[in-house]
Amino acid sequence: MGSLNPELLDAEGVELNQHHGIEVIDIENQFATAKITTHGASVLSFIPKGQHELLWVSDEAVYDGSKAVRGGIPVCWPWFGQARHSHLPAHGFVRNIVWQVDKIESFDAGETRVVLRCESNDETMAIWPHEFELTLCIEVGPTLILNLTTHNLSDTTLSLTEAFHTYFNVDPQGLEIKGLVKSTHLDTLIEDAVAETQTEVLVLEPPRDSVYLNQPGNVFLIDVHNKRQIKIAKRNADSSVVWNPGAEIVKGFSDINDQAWSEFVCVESGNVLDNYITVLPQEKHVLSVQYSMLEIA
Ligand code: TA6
Repeated sequence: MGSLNPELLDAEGVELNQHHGIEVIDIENQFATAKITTHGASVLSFIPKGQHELLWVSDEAVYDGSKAVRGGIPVCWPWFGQARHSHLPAHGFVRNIVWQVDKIESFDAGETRVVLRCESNDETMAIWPHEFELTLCIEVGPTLILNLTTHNLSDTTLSLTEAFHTYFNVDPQGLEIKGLVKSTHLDTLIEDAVAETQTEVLVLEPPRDSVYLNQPGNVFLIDVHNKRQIKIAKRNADSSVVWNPGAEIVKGFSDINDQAWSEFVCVESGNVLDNYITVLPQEKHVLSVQYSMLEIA
């Protein structure tokens, strides 16, 4: 058994399974079912009872532990996007390592809470020379709540960027995304793009790879196809990123079917580019999101 102490499985409605080369914690409670892999501490599925799957995972995802599973909620930390040095992985290194499971609890009210942790070691210090402890608390209930706590164990101030790189199970074509107005929009598909103020609701026409800075508020996806609104309530997250590769760029991704670009959109919540965060020595920072769904006519 990898990272999970079997005693942790005493919680009701919790099973540990192997999916090819990675461990997956299967959860079923009165509110929802969910799947969480210890590989990168990524939530791969969240289905509230009587509703549609919230998340998308590629049919071509790799489950041998060699890379992050394509889909679900990859954790980007301690940098978002390309690394400073080309030999380092994009979106940080914690999505590519196995996290320890500290706690699995079922509550009388019916929710299930899973706490996963990773910390600095010789390997991480060689990549990013700072001592840290990172914990992800996932609460599976009528909504899905993730709290990512950075604990700076060093005696220097940490500067980092971070995001939940969430793949939503929606048709991206014509998808309305609300909550971005007044943010500072940077279209990264345009060379040397100039930042501009977002003045209207985003109606998605892939491809799209845009950063919305200074955007601390909630975001809403109007998923007409599934007759639902997906609400992203976030705390301590000043940025959103919207990504869909479209029919051409998708061809560069070996773990996404060429047609599958039309099955998802990434709406990522965190602190990226100029919205980087600093964590003082021995201090903590918590990045939080809550995903909920509301039926619409
Ligand atoms: O968040 C947008 C983005 O940075 C895109 O530019 C694209 O690279 C996507 O993430 C996927 O990145 P990944 O490293 O997971 O293949």
